[in-house]
Amino acid sequence: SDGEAVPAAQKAGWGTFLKQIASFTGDLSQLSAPPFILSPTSLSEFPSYWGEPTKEFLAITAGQTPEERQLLVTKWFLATLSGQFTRREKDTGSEKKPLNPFLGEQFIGDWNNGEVKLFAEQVSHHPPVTGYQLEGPSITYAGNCAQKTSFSGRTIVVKQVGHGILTVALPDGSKETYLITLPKLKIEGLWFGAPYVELSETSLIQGSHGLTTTIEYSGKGWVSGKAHSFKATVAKGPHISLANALFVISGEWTGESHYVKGSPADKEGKLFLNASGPTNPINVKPVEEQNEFESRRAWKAVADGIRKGDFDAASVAKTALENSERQKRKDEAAAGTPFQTRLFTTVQNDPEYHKLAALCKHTPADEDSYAFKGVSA
Ligand code: CLR
Repeated sequence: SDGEAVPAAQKAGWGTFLKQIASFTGDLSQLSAPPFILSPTSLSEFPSYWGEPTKEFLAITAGQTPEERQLLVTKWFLATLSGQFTRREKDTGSEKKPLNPFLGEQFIGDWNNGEVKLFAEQVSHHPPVTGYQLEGPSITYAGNCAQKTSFSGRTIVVKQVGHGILTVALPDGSKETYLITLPKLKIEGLWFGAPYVELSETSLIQGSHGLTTTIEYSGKGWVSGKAHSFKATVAKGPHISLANALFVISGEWTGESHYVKGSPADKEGKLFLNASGPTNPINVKPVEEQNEFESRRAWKAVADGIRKGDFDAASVAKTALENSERQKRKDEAAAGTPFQTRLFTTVQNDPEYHKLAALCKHTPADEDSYAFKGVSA
């Protein structure tokens, strides 16, 4: 029934919110949502999902051939998806609206006592764009993400604008790169007040050696039965028909997937990945030791308010933070010294991106890349 997951006192607010989004195009972060749907976590933390399958990320460099590494990169990518898109909903009963990062907001952490490190920074506020860099021994993944939203029926459609480039240093001193494009999301369950994410259409993993993984997503709709399903083909060049596939992997990105070599003739295949196992959460410094731009320190009062259900306190703290940010932009404009990002620099027309995009016939989006500057102690 209508809005069954919405607390009684917020039903009217939820109705207003749904009407608002139905007639809205652009930046969802600009809409104020009713309290029950607010998350205490900032969007600047989301790049950490890329590092949570730490084992799969670190395993990539052990691949002996381009084909093996293409499969290992594919496995790592697929292993990130349940964290990126379904775990929040499973943990809290629904997808929620994350905090909208302020310009220059940072999220820094590591896994395995520093073996893998993550640096993220909000490199743009209008529109919101996050740049990030994941670093492990002989492997780096750098990317940026923004979202374009539209409304279709009862569904919010979110186009992820951005891409990532994985760089692997090989034992012979050469480098291999992989372009990772991002799938489209649909936010469903809005009507019931219990939003959740489904993935749709396709995303690509293009290796500099010429192999391409094409991942096709499908959900619970009328075509296929199961939620969170995918079929991925690994082939020389973007997938056109199953006949030219070296490998076909299929299953659920929240659970088990299996692979077959060559085109599948209804064979079950061997287990490729079980994505439902435990995750490896990022380690982040205690708030007291963080710098003033780090997400959990800057948003602490807001997040505490949301967690305790003290939405007045959360709202006061949020307004204070936003006003102070607005003032900073005014001061910068008046002084003629525009804001400078601290961890990343903008790279226009990154040649590596264009080279890999051409290999998989991916139309490069009109977006920048960001190069990590490093951190000064
Ligand atoms: C951010 C980049 C991550 C993957 C990812 C997962 C979930 C997405 C999020 C991105 C962007 C913000 C998002 C979220 C799901 C819901 C949320 C689209 C793409 C929107 C802003 C919340 C809308 C409010 C409803 C819950 C009512 O790598």
